[in-house]
Parts: sequence; C-alpha cells; structure tokens
Amino acid sequence: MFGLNLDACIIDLPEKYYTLHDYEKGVARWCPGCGDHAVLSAVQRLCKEEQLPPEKTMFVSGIGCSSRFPHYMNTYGFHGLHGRAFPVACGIKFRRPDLNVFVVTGDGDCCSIGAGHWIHAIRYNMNMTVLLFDNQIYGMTKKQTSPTSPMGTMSNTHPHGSVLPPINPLLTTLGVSNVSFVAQTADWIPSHLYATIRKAYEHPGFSFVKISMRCPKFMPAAVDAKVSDKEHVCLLTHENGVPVDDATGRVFSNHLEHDPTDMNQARQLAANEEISYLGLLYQNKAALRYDLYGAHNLNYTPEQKIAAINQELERFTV
Ligand SMILES: Cc1ncc(C[n+]2csc(CCOP(=O)(O)OP(=O)(O)O)c2C)c(N)n1
Ligand SMILES: [Mg+2]
Repeated sequence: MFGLNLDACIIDLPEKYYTLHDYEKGVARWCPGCGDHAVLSAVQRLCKEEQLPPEKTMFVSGIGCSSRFPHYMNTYGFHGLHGRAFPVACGIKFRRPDLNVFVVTGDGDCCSIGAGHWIHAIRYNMNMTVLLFDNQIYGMTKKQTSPTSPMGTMSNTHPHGSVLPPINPLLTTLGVSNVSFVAQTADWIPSHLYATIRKAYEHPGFSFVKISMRCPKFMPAAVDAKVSDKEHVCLLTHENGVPVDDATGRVFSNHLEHDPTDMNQARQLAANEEISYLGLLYQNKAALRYDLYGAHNLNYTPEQKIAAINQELERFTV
C-alpha cells in the first residue's frame, strides 16, 4: 500500500511573513494628488516583496513635506534637521551595515541647504537607497524658489519669476567622483517608479534616484505639463537597466537603448532640458565603498576597542 511520507507534507514557511500592513503607519498628511503618496506605496510594496524586517530597516530624512516620510513607515526612522539626512544616514550605515538604510530628501533639503553633504555622500558610496523627491519647489514652507525650480517660476521669494537657471540634480550627481548609481523616474508612472526603486535597492552602493514629483498645490502648471505630455518622456531600455513592462512601454512609446556603463551618454541624457529620460542612467558596481572600509572592527569587544584606541594613541607619544 501507499506509505505516507509526512516530511513531504511539511511546507517550509518563513518564521514571520510581513504583509503590506506591517509597513504602514498612520495617515499620510500630504495634499490630495501629491506625488509623495505614490512613492510611499511603492516603497511599502518593495519592503513587502523583499520581506525587509521592519526592525532592520531605517528611513532617514531632513525637513520638508517629503521628509515626513519616515512617520508613515512602520520601521525605524529619523526625521532630522533640514539638509542633514545624509550625515545621519552615513553614520548609521558606517556602524550598522546590517541595516537597510533609505534616505528621503526634497529638492530644497538635498540640493540647497544639504548640498555639501550630498556631494560627499555620493563620493563615500555607502550602501543606501536615496530618493530625491523633486517637486521643484519648497512645498512645506508654502512656495519658495528651490534650486531645481525652472527659470521664471513665480514664488514667494521671486514674485516676478526666478532669475537663475536651476541646478540639474542628475548632472550634478554624475559629476561627483566615485558616483555609482543614478536613475530617474516619475511618481505618476507607478510601474516604472517601483521598478526603479527596486533596482536602486539592489545596487551595492549609494543609489541616487531622482523622482519627478507632482505638487498640485504650488506647481500645478508644471504638473499638467509633465503628466499630460507623453512626448516629454523617454524610457531608457537595456538588459541591465530598469525593466519596462509591456503596458508601460505602450503608453510611453518613446524609448532609447542606453547602456548604463556609458557615462558620456548618461551625462548627455541628463543634460537634456526638453526630454525626461526615465530609467537607469549610470551604474558602476565596482566603485569603492567607504562603509566597507570602516567595517573591519565592528565586532570588537569593548576591551578590544580600548586596546585599539590606546595603540593608536601610542603613536603620538613624545
Ligand atoms: C535650518 C532650517 N532652515 C529653513 C527651514 C525651513 N524649511 C522647512 S522645509 C523647507 C524647504 C523644504 O523644501 P523641500 O526640501 O523641497 O521639501 P518639500 O516640502 O518640497 O517636499 C524649509 C526652507 C528649516 N526647517 N530649517
Ligand atoms: Mg520640494
């Protein structure tokens, strides 16, 4: 007769399976139609798909509407000071490489007051996922010109229109030595948004994702122009790039094959003011990582740490 093999009936279940609900916290207080909601959904989905343990996951931000992000993630978070997300995140990653570190920063937070930290964090190339919420305006303080506001933007600081050309965050990041990952996506293309953040998360280093964000409250004209004009968008395609699914590829039918190791072409695409190239612009998995350099003594006991410090101090004995 048939013997019953009980071992074959045992399903290998993980000790804990996280659902979307495990990553959700509170009710997001962003305006209706704000792009931040879309990124929150994409990131919660990523956490679930990757089964990131909430207690091993850290969201670090500065100040701004976008920087309220950690409040809505049921993980660890640090809602810091304006422009200071990068040094906090680097400090965390340096001593706790076991944590999944995400940085959420606005165009004011990153490219204005935080610009000095931004440049060095790119060069340090520590393993973290950086999401730049670029709504081209200071949202939280109710409409001041940001470094990424297009020239002529009417704001409370420039009621007659801003007078200087904006900083290009993609081009700036691509210009820093040891840069390792630069991508662009848009909050209103959910499949591409998710695929890009996922690609960034998988990158072993500092992955910088510029997300074009809708701010219907303070930049409504820009939102209409960006969202309704499909010709303005070109999806980058490549076997090593951000995957484009069939439906998204049909709706946004401008495509360009781009090899993400080609820095020259990446810079040309990033510099184009007329067309938003969405996808992976540049990736170098071999860039040096400062977090790995710093990780050699992580398992020292307190006694070993004191001995190591004393040994170093000996060098200064006169
Ligand atoms: C040291 C300091 N300077 C200025 C402010 C005021 N402030 C708060 S948020 C903000 C700008 C935020 O803009 P952005 O980073 O683009 O984020 P958004 O609100 O658009 O998401 C400013 C100037 C502050 N909180 N701290
Ligand atoms: Mg902003």
